[in-house]
Amino acid sequence: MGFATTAIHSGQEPEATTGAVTVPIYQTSTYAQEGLGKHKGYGKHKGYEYARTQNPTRAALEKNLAALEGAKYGFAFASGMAAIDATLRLVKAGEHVVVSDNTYGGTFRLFSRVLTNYNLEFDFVDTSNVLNVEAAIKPNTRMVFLETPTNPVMIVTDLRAVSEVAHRAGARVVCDNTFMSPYLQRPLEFGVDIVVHSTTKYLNGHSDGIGGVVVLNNEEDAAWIGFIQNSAGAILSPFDSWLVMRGTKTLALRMEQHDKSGRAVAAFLEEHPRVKKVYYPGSAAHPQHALASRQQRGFGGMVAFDVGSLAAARTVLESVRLCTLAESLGGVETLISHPATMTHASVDRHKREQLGITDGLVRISVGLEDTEDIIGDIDQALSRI
Ligand code: P1T
Repeated sequence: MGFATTAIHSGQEPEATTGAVTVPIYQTSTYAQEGLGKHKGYGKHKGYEYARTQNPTRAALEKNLAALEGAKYGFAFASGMAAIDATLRLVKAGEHVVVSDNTYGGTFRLFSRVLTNYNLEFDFVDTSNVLNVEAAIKPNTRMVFLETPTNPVMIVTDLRAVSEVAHRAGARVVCDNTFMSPYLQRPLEFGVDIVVHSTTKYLNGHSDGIGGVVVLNNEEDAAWIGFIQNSAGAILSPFDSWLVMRGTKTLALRMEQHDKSGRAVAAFLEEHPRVKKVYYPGSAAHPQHALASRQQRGFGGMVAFDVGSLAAARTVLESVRLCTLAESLGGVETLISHPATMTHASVDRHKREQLGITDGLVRISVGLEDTEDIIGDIDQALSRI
C-alpha cells in the first residue's frame, strides 16, 4: 500500500461494537475484569487491564505510526522529550553515546544536564562527516543519536554510512525524524534502528497537542521501550493520541504543500539583499544538497536564515503580521522564531556560534497558507531592517 493509504487505514479498522469509522477516544483509566486473575479474556479486546499499560486509542496510533515508518513496533509518549528520554533508557550507566552536535536544544539539555548525572557519557560531534562518528566511537559506545536535518541549521547526516560504522561497533542508531516526518524520510530503510519523533510537529500538524513516539523493529529493544513506557508512565493520553491520528490522515497532502512552499520561501530568501545566509537542504548551495536529494523525498518546510545581527533579527520577528512569533513547528500556520534565545537558549553562546546559531539567525516553519502570502509577509518584514 502507498503512504497515504497506510496513513488513512493502518490501525484504523472500523470499531468492533458499532462500526464507528473513526477510532473512538477510549477515555477510561481502567477495564472491568471478569474474575480474579481473568482480566485477559474480557470481551473482544484481549489484554486490557489498566490504561497506563494499554489503551485502544493509543494502540491504534502506535500501529499507525509504526506502519508509516515501516517499523514493527511503536510506543507513544506524552512529549517528544519523553520519547527521547525513554529511548535513552536502552543505554546503561557507564555506556557512551555519540550525538549530532546540533540537535533541538531540549535534547542537548536532557543529555548534557540530566542524563550525565546517571553516569551516561555523551560526545557531541558533527555527524555530517561519518569520519567524526568513527573517531568518536569508543569500546563502551552503545548508541549513535542523530538528528537530520538538524534543528535549526539543517545539517544533513548520511544515515546509511553512519549506520554501517555504528553497527560495526555494536551500537544502535537512533534518528530524530521530526523535521522530515516519515513522508519525506524513512530512516529505517537506510539501516537506522530506532526512529523518534516529536508528534507535536508535522505528525499532529495542527499545533494542538504535545506528544512523542518511538518506533523500531528489534524485538528485545521494543520490549524494553514498552516496559519503560509502562514503568515510568509518560504515556500519550487517549485524546492526544486521537488528535495525532487525525493529523496523520492528511500527512501526505500537508507535507507536499510544506515542501512546495518551503522551497519557494528558501529561493526567495536566497535572492534577498538583506539575507546573509540561508540554511535549506533543497538549496543547491547547501553542503549536503546531493545527500539530502538521495535520502529525502523532499526538503520540507523548515528554513533558517541569517540577517546579520540581533537588531535585524528582532526587526524581522517583530514586523511579521501573518507569521506568528512562536516556538514549535510543523503546524498549518507559519511560525517564526529566534533559535538563540528560544529553542536553543540552553546551548552556550560559544557553541551556538560555532554551529551557526548566531543572534542574527531566524527560523521559519513554513505553514500551509498561500505561498505568496507567506513570502509577502517575510518580504515586508525584511524591508524594515
Ligand atoms: O516539544 P516536544 O514534543 O517534547 O519535542 C521535543 C523535540 C524533539 N526533537 C525535535 C527535532 C524538536 O524540534 C523538538 C521540539 N522542538 C521545538 C519545540 C522547536 O521549536 O524546535
